[in-house]
Amino acid sequence: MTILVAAPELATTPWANALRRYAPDRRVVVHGTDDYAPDAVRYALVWRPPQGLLAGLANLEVIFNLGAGVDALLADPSLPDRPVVRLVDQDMATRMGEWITLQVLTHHRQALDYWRQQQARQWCEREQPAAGAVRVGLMGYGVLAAHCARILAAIGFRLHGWTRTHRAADVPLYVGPSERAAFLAQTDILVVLLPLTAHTRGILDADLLAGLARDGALGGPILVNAGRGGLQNEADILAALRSGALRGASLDVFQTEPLPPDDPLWAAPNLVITPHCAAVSQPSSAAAIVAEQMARYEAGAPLACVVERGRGY
Ligand code: NDP
Ligand code: OXD
Repeated sequence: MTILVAAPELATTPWANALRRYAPDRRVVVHGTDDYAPDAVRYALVWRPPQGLLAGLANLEVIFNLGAGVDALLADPSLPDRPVVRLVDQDMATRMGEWITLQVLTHHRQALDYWRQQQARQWCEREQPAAGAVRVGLMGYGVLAAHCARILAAIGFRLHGWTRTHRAADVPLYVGPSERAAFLAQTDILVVLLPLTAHTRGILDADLLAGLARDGALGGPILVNAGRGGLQNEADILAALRSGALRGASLDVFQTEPLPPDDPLWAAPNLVITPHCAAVSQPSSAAAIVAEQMARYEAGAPLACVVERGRGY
């Protein structure tokens, strides 16, 4: 039985080697490198595979996505009707927790202002609100956001979340479009960990930004997005940063990646840009999870973390 790794944007050798370590009884092949018979492929491990590739695998049983977000995969109109399993991995949550906390604290502790002061050799203490005076709203309260919330709560921030459906959570939750305005109105720092779906595309626009709290301890709202670039109306975010409607932002994801060198966002005031590196999947931990899922599946147990195609995540 063959496992196919198809991830043209990733260094595939570490993925194939990690899989061989955790699933030594299988044949692991890499698309574009190894010869393989398409009909022998039973499992595919993919990250943005070429469109149409999976449709040509007649005996494919399960598609494992090597990341948490499946928007690119679901965009393939020929995607076969097989279970798509997304990556849910403690290592990824830990990394996302680090990135989100870094960005929230960067804005909360005025690191960009202090950096500018340092460049100008200025010794000037700034007034600093307590974490407990700052309200962080988590837009999307899934696996990653819930982990980030635990860290932010330990620091002392006041937290609330926004989801599509009612669910148990350790922070107050607002649910659906009807509660969005109330969620935004009490948010000083908006942390976005939404998937990109038909309902969330372009959601971070001028209308949403205008709904954020303006009476907060930081003197203006902050946007932190590690979800997907497709959530962003980047012209609206740029205008808000320039006008001061947004006091600051941190973006890890963009409509076009890599962000083109001439994109005006590079020069936007009070904006931190990182190159979609908030929580990169690691072969060592992810391959172990995938191998365990295969073993469970073959033992007749249901697969975990299966994407609901109808809702898009
Ligand atoms: P989950 O599926 O666990 O959580 C998604 C959350 O978004 C859920 O709370 C869900 O609501 C909510 N949601 C989805 N659609 C809507 C909607 N229309 N309105 C309101 N809430 C909505 O995902 P993860 O936490 O694992 O990952 C989130 C995203 O983070 C990924 O999809 C990916 O795009 C991004 N990501 C980015 C990385 C990076 O390095 N920048 C790394 C990894 C992930 P409900 O609870 O009701 O289902
Ligand atoms: C993911 C990502 O979705 O890295 O896992 O963006």
